[in-house]
Amino acid sequence: MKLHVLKPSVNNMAVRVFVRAAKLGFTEDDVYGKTRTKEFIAMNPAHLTPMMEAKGLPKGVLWESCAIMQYLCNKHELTKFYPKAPAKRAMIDSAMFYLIGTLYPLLARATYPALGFPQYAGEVGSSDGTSEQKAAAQKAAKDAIAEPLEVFHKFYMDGTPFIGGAKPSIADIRLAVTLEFLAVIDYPLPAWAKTYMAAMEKSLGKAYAEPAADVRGYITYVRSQKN
Ligand SMILES: N[C@@H](CCC(=O)N[C@@H](CS)C(=O)NCC(=O)O)C(=O)O
Repeated sequence: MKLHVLKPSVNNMAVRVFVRAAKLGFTEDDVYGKTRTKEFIAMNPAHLTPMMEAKGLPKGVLWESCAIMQYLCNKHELTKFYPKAPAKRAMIDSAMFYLIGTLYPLLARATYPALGFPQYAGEVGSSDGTSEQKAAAQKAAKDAIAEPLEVFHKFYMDGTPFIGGAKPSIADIRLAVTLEFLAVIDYPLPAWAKTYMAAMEKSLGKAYAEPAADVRGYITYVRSQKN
C-alpha cells in the first residue's frame, strides 16, 4: 500500500498515525505541490490527501481519512481499533462523522487563516470581505468549537479515557490529531482534552509522535514567521 500524503495536515496525520499503530506495511509519498497535477487528478479528481493506493480497491485509490482507516480495519480485522459489534461500531462511526461534519469545519475556519491554508469558496475567509469581517468569522468559529468538544467528552467518552473505551479507537486517532491544529491559535483546551491528548500519545508512542512532529514542526514554523 502506498500513501500519498501532505505532512503538515492533520487529515493526513490521522492515517499516518493509524498505519504505524496498526503496524501495517506501507510506503509514503510526499505529494506537496503535486495534488493538482494531471497525473494526480487522473487518479483522484477530488485532489485530496491522504490518498491510499492499493491493489484490490475498485478504483485503485481511496481518499477520506476515516474511510481509509475503516477499510484497513475491515481488511485486516483490526477490531481493537474498530469494534465489530454493530452497536459499538456505530458509536465510532458516529464520532467520526460528527467530527468531519461538525467539528472540523469550525476548526478549519478558526485555524486555517493562522496556518496559511486556503479556505473553501463561499467562506468569509476566502471572500473579498474586510479583515474585520474575516476576523469576526474566525472568532465565531473559534467560539463555537467548545460545544462539539464537550460532546466528545460528555457523550462519546462518557467517563472512559477514550471514545473507544479503555483503548484508543480510530475515532480517537481522528479526534486527537485534529486537536493538534488548535495550538496555532492558542486555543484554551479544557483540562480533559489536554489529558486525553497526552494519553493518546502515551498509548500509541512513536506511532503518534513521529507524524505529530511533522504537524507540530509546521505550526512552529508558521508561528515563527509571524514573530
Ligand atoms: N475530509 C478529508 C479532508 C482531506 C483534505 O482536506 N485534504 C487536504 C489537506 S488538509 C488536501 O489534500 N488538499 C490538497 C488539494 O486540495 O489540492 C479527510 O479527512 O481526508
